[in-house]
Formats: sequence, C-alpha cells, structure tokens
Amino acid sequence: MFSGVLRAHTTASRVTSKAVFQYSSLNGGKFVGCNLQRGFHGWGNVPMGPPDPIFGISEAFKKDDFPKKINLGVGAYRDDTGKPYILPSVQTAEVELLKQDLDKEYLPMTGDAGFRTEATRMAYGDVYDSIRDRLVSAQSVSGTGALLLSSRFLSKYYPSKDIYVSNPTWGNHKNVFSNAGLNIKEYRYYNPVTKGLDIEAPNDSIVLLHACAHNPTGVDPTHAQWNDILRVVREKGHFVLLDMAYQGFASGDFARDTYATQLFASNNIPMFLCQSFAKNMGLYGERVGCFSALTASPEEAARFESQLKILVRASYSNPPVHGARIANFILKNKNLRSQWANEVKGMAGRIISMRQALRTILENDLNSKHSWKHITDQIGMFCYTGLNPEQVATLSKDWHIYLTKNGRISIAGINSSNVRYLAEAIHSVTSH
Ligand code: PLA
Repeated sequence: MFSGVLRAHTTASRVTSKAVFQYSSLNGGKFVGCNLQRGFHGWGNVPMGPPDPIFGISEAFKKDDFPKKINLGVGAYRDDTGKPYILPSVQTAEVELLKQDLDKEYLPMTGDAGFRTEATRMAYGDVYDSIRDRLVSAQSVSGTGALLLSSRFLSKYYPSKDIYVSNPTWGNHKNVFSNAGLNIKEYRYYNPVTKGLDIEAPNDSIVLLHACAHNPTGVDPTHAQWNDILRVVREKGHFVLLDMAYQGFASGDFARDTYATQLFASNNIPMFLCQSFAKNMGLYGERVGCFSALTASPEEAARFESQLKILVRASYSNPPVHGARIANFILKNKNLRSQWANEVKGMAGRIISMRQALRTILENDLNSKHSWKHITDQIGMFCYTGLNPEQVATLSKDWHIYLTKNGRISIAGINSSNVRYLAEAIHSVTSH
C-alpha cells in the first residue's frame, strides 16, 4: 500500500486542494479509493437504483440462454422471424443520402428546418397551414427528448407545476416530468362504472394525453370521447401536452391517427406536441423526434422560440443530424413516402394478425375459461393483458417470457413461431 499526493491549483482563487490517492499493491496495483481532504468522501451517499421497468427487462432477457425465450417488454417492432426490421424506405433513403456526400456540421439549435416542417405538417394534417405562423418547433432527441423540452419549458414558464397523467401511463413520463420539477398527479383514465373516460383535474392544469395508441392500455378514446375531452379542456382551461409516439400504429393510417392533434389545434387549445419517429420509421436508436408548441400569435411564437433555443443550448446544444435527414428524405419524396406508408400498414397489420392468433389459440384451442376479447379490442403496439405481477413473474421464471410487471405485452414481439408457446404459457398461469 502506498499513497500519492495530488495538488490541484485553481489560478482564479489560488486555492490549493490536496487529494490523497490510495493504491493497493494487494489489488494488483489497481486504484481502490480516493480520499479528498476537503470534505468529499466518495459516493457513499448514492443509493443503488432499481433497474428500469422496461429496459431492465431487455437486460434480463439477454442474459437468458433458453432457446424459446420471448421478449415482450420493450415496444420495438420485430418481423415474423423475430428480427428487428429495417424499413426498406429507410434503407433507400440512407443509400441516397450517402451518395449526396453530406457534411457532418452542427445543426441549428432547433434542428433541421426541413424536417421540422415535414414532421409537424404530418402531425397537424389539414390544420397545419392555418397555424404554421404560430407554431414553434424543435427537432428533439426522439419522443423522450420532446417530452424533456416540454417539461422543462412548462416547469420554467407555466404557472402551475402540477401535471396530470393517465393512470396508468408510460412509466417514463413520471421520471421525465418529475426530473424537470413538475408534480405528478393522476387522472383515472378509464372509469369501470361509467365505462367511459374519466379525466378529473382542477382548472388550468397541465394534462398529458396520448394522441393515439395509448401506452400501456391500447385503449384510445373514440372520436366522440375526444370531442368530450375537448369540451372539458376548454371549460376548465387546461393546457394539453400531447404525446404522439405511435402515429400510424393505431389505425395503420397516418392521417387517421391525427384526430386528436387536429381537434385541439383547430380549436386553438394551448398545447405542446411530442412526436417520435422511433416506431413508425423504425429509427429507435437514431433518436428522431419533434417538439412543437402552438402559441397565440407570431409575436408570441418568436419569444417562445428564443427561449426554446436557450433551453436546447443548455441541454444538449443541438440535435443529432443523421436520423432527421433520413426522416426528412422520406417525408419529402412522394414515392418513398407512399412506400413508407405501406410499410407501416404492413407492420400494423402484422400486429393485428398476432392479436387475433393469440386470442384464437387461447379461446378456441386451449379452451381458456377467461375472455381474451380485449387482446383484439385494444390497438397499437401493446396489449394490457390483465396478468398480475405474480403471473408475470411465473412467465419469466418458468417460461422465459419477459414482459413488464403491469402485465403489458408488446405484441410486436409475437410471431407465427412463438405465438402458440406464448398462449400455452398464458393459459397455464391463468388456469388456477
Ligand atoms: N412516449 C410513449 C408513450 C412511449 O411509449 C415511448 C416509448 C416514448 C414516448 C419515447 O420513445 P422514444 O424516446 O424512443 O421516441 N416507449 C417504449 C420504449 C417503446 C421506452 O420505454 O423507452 C416502450 O416500450 O414503452
């Protein structure tokens, strides 16, 4: 064992601090600890955190070497052979972009302007032209990044710090919002007594809504219910934060999935929108998203944008370039865009057929005494099965099938080769 002394000088204050490093010869000379004399005694105060409820499952899945294991945790699309799917339209865009020999310079703080225009036009549909001069947008680090910008902006400038989210909601909403200093409150999404939507929040609250393909329930409001929500939002003066991570995955049609976005925007409801191209373009790791804010006037939009830039600059300076180029290329090219629309229809269609297959095997082949109608009633990438945490644990322990504790399964992880095994497992854990 020996000690070394490190002296650090700060020229501004001429303060000298000493740090005593300890090396252990018994530990192969490896650094084993550091005792700073000025009061820092290491990270002893840092508690061990729990694994992420969704990504933690992928880690557990990877460690399992059982050949028939199934990962139904994260919502990442797989093809019918269980492989990640790179959309052919994305491949074409990448090849074409490579030919253009583009540089890798920094993007502006709000990102690629062409991409932002195309992305927001796609989300606001027919309403876009009437709001474009009041719409502020920033390319974001996927959907989560858009939520991060939303929550930081709200935390700084919105009068109330309470944000109402559906119970249940995507687990990470709560992390993102509370990290930005917002208080999480819940509204009951579905009222079993009235069999309707139940959004109770005091006047002027921030209310988070899932624009389409609600995660985790797979239950979206009908158009009539969206109209009811609009009425409540108006009467109570709520601020709407719309999370749209699955455009195209609810109905298989981009335009049809914009009902909520268009409804709120055309009624001039103060709102933010968070878009993700992770799922509908399969650009998960490229982190392509868009934040947009509907403001009251072009003048307000200019002030808003100035602060948004400051927020982005302090957070990550500017967004990544590659994924947004791919998305922009597809959105701008008529042929490629319609090819992409068909590919999304194909993904949504495969998910629907897997819902049907799972339900049919459970009800008809295995004669389950439970109804599995909700598997086919629900939409989007997920099914909220109703399995309890104990049944979920048995599925992973005895069957090597991984899903989130709340009983959510990613239908995108089911294919023709594993659907029967999955049905047998679900039947087994629900038969007692
Ligand atoms: N909003 C909702 C409702 C989501 O479900 C997800 C992703 C996001 C935003 C953010 O996605 P992005 O940042 O990748 O664009 N939810 C996944 C993955 C698919 C995750 O948990 O991050 C899920 O399995 O729920």
